[in-house]
Amino acid sequence: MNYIEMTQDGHIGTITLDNPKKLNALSHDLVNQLIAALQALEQAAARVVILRARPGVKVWSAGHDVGELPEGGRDPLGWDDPLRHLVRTIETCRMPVIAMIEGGVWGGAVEAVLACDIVIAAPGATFAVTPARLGVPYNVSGMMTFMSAASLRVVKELAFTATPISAARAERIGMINHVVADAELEAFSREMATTIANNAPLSIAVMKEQLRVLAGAKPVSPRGFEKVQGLRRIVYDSHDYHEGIRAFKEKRKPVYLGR
Ligand code: LCV
Repeated sequence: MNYIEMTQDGHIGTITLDNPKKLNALSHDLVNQLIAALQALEQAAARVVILRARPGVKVWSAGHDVGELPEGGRDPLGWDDPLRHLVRTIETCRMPVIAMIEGGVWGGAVEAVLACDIVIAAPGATFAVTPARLGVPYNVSGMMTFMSAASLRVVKELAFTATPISAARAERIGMINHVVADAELEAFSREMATTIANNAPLSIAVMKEQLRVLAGAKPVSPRGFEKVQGLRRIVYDSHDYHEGIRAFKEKRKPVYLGR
């Protein structure tokens, strides 16, 4: 089953999320296909990639596939989780990735979008950071992705409220690059991709990697990292984490007890 579509037109690649039944949830299978497509386009000397969903979607991606989250006792966002692989692939692939957004972006999909190099959204797009909604202890590098995209105060608001914010607000605070009317979204994104593709790919690739290395160069002591990992384990071993996942699957509101 194909959950994405990949096309290439000269130096411009396009990857379209295409699993409407699961609202493009970032399942293991969809993410593996998405990673393979990015790697194939890199091999095929694409100089820029547009990452999008089908035109007119209400949900760009519903985020991590909740059905694939462990129900306790294991880090839900460990190194080998598909979402972690996806974010690292987007960040380390040579060519810039432009996220072209229509509809709602949820949870880990917001991180994947913010890991892209440029974000262009339709006016109706929204972005919701949802760990607090599900009781999930988000992971360290994921929080770094958010911190690279918005001020600490905004990241706290997004993370603690788990409430969707509008494309207009996201642009106003510099979290995304442009909000473009639906009718112009594709042409605008394509024009930016063409501009990038006509510039020097080696120079762009090295600047992308420099910015990745510099943005991630935050000193975290081994003790600080281990403390955070210990705190995260308490959360993913907690009643509330288990309750968040169960409530989602049983389609009911979770009842969090703070333990
Ligand atoms: C599996 C789904 C999902 C889904 N997984 O349609 O960031 S973290 O830490 O939270 C991280 C762990 C993460 O990313 O977690 C996932 C975060 N995502 C969300 O919280 C969004 C959850 N989904 C929704 O709130 C709604 O589905 C939205 C608002 C996106 C769309 O609502 P709508 O009424 O249009 P349904 O809710 O009816 O969803 C259609 C089908 O897709 C499944 C959902 O269970 C339903 O399945 P059934 O048809 O079997 O009932 N689905 C939706 N999101 N993330 N499955």
